[in-house]
Order: sequence, then structure tokens, then C-alpha cells
Amino acid sequence: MLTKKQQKLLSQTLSHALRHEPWLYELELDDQGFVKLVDILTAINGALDQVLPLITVEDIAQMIASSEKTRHEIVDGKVRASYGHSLPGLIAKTEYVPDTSMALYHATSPEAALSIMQQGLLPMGRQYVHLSPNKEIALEVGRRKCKKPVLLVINTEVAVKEGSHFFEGNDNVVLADQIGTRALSIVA
Ligand code: HQG
Repeated sequence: MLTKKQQKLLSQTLSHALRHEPWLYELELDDQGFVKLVDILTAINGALDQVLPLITVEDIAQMIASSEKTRHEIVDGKVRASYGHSLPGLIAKTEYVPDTSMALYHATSPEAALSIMQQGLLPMGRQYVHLSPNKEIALEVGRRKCKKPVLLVINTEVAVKEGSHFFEGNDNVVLADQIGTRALSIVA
């Protein structure tokens, strides 16, 4: 079994390969962002052979299961990043109609929040906007940007009416194409 530190390196490398620069690992993602486990193992073991023991499918599965966030998923002998993509060529995520009685949250820096309240919430460097049904998780994401992030709440009903499209990420991450200003407010 890999140590926590080794699992973190494996997770970061998988995310880099599956979200951002698969070509550096000679990988080609399918339209849903999947690659075959055998191919990712070859790539990862090639890239990390000096720093990690030979990685197996079990190591990847254990890393996913013991990670705080579900960043990756294994389905039918393939693996993909569940969210976070920045690579060119839109990864097809499953669209769904969210429960419009449920609020969604996004937290960010005060500077970004100001711009968002004028322009709307945009994917910026990623393929999708990242939201959470959970306030605390959204705030945690915001803390990556600054110590005291601003929490924005999305009125899901208004967002749907205004033409936002929502896509499955995982239990804690909801993806969207954009959120217009009418659906956004700052949580006091
Ligand atoms: C901001 C992590 C100005 C937005 C997390 C955010 C997440 C605007 C930044 C996932 C804007 C993009 C993604 C506008 C949006 N004007 N700024 N109109 N619209 N922004 O890192 O959502 O740990 O690409 O507020 O947990 O922070 O890597 O997105 O601050 O789920 O697995 O543009 O990444 O997951 O920043 O985080 P990011 P994010 P992992």
C-alpha cells in the first residue's frame, strides 16, 4: 500500500494527465475524458518510475477511495477525472436538471467576486464553472484563493430560467456552463 505522500503524488499526477495535459503522457482521452487503466498505468509508471514503486490498478483504486475529495473515477477498466478539466476539446459531462429548490454555492476572492457580480460566473481557465451544494465545501475551495473568501449563492431556479446548463461532477461538485448575474448573490 502506498503512503499518504505517495498517494498524493499519484493523485496530482493523475489529475495533471487527465485534466490538463494528457499529451505529455502520450494519452488520448475519449469524449467523456476516460483513458484505459492499462494505458494510464504505462504512462504513470513511465513518468514516476524514479519516485514511486510500480503502480497497480489497486494503488489507483485505493488512492481514490482514501482521498478526501473524489477527484477520479474508475468505470469498466477506464479512469477519468470527475471535474477540473482545462484541456482543449470539451469533455462531455452528463447534463441534468438540478433540484431548483436547492441552492448552490461558490466561494472566491473579494476581487473575483466583484467581477463575478458584474460579468457572471465564468469557467475562466477550466471547461466548466465549479459549484457545490455544500457551503462549507465551497468555502474550502475559496480558501485556495484567499484567507477570507466571499461566499456566493446561486439561485438555481433563476439560473435554470436564465439558461444555465448543469452537469454532473460528483456528490460535492456541480458543474455549469455559466451563471448569470441575476442568479447570483453574496451571502452576507
Ligand atoms: C473565478 C478544485 C473574475 C472563480 C476545487 C475562481 C474545485 C472569475 C477562478 C475546482 C469570474 C477560477 C475548481 C469572473 C469565475 N471574473 N473571476 N467573471 N468567474 N471567476 O481554480 O472553482 O482540489 O479554476 O471565482 O475543489 O476555484 O483541484 O476554479 O476563483 O472543485 O480537486 O475564477 O478545483 O478541485 O479558479 O476550483 P479555478 P475553482 P481540486
